Amino acid sequence: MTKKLFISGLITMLITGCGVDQPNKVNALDNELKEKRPNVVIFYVDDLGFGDISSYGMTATKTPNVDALANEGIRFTDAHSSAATCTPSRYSLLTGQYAFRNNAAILPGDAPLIIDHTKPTLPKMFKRAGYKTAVVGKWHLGLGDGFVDWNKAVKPGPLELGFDYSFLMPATGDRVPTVYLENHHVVNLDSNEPITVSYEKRIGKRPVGTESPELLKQKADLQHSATIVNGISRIGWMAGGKEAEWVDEDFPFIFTDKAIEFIKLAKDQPFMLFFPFHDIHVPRVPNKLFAGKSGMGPRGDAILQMDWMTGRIVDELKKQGLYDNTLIIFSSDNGPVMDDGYADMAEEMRGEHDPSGGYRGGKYSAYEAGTRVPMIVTYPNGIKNKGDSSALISHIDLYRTLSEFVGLDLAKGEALDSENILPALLDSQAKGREEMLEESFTLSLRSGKWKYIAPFNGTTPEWLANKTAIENGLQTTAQLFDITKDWQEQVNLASEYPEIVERLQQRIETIKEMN
Ligand code: NG6
Ligand code: CA
Repeated sequence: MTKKLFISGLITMLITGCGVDQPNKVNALDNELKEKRPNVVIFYVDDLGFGDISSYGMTATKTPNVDALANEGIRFTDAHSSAATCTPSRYSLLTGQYAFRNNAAILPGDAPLIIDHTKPTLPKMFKRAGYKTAVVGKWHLGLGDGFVDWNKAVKPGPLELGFDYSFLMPATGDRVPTVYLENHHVVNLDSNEPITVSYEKRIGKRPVGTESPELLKQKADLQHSATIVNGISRIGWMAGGKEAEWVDEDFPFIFTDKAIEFIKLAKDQPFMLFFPFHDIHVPRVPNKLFAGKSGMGPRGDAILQMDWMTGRIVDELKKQGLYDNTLIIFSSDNGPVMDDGYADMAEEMRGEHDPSGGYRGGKYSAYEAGTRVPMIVTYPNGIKNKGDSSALISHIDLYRTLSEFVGLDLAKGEALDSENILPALLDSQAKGREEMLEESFTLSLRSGKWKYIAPFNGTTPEWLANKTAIENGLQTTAQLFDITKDWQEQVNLASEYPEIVERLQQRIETIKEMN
């Protein structure tokens, strides 16, 4: 794919705003004020565990670029993605609402957009405040409003949600279509070779993992054994679109280049960049710069790649003289997972490394490691006290908190579940939340010293069968832990404190009924 094609999409965005309404506020803003207004960059890593960064205790390999941010800002030790999987977490980040309010669960790659584009969103809030907004990276929130024709304008999507510019992996690295989507269009699509996608039946002539394992770079489970693209079998089938196929090993360059181009073009006005990584999600197929470098196999190498990408973007902010006046938030969409469908030796080569940093569980789990993730905030112009913060934080709070940060009032009902924790974001000594809901296959509530996990009577998807329900914190009876003493959630106190169980369950019911 040509660089020219990439750049032209960005320039169009900045000149025309891609046809999305362009607030004249930017022009109307007092210039001086405009100059002073800070940029916001959100680095959102995929499946990065609490223990997966060297400044969070990883010793097996080093993440110098992320560690530098931790040294220069606030390192949070009790910050949480709002859910233990990707789509719900992203949904909450961009809407300020719990995913259960919209039944947002992990989506197939051809799912419609699950955020209502007529309603307020985080990027729309930034636009209202006069910011230029972009999303570059993994999306996984659905696209279109029913059946998606990848050969036409794919919408509604991020542009309709308030991003001025988008450059996406449409769903996940392990799901078709394995092409980039820039604004409304698949990049490098040859109109003579249209793309079709199916999650129901085999289509097209590409080989599939179940029949041609000799073509694979990594063996995969049945679910990940459909269409093979670039030596990796995916979930779902794809026909056509050969010219548009991505090469997984190129991700670190393609995505950071796009982010850097956006920064360069948007730098004279305040901007918000949302940068959701593909790394360190499966399939882990790092670039040769990182392959074999961590000593922990592709998962560790993907951590190095993610760290390098972070450094590259931060360096650009520094080069442009923007770093001091940029609020950077670095975090992850859910906890860690070792085997998520591909035989990439993550478990076998882990050695002593503990991706959960001692906490119980991981991705999918109701236990702490499902959502407790690294979170680092830097903002040289505005942080009062650097260092470690034990404030309780949920990513769902970023919407309201950032609206405070840019000085905008929210409408009634906007970002319903989002709390203003701006003091904690800028001061390691300030408090965060008093209570916090965590979403997984069930709901959990942190309240003071308690962590309550609601009983679960449903069923989990078949593909999760290799990870037992109990391992994921799913039990048919209530669980209650004193998280201050029993931070590894080992001793269930539910039968000793039935009145606490009752109170916290009641509180969950009240939260559910809020509107
Ligand atoms: C699951 C996939 C898993 C991963 C997950 C989404 C199977 C067996 N597992 O359905 O590999 O893609 O969805 O991960 O299909 S997330 O981080 O985007 O939520
Ligand atoms: Ca994820």
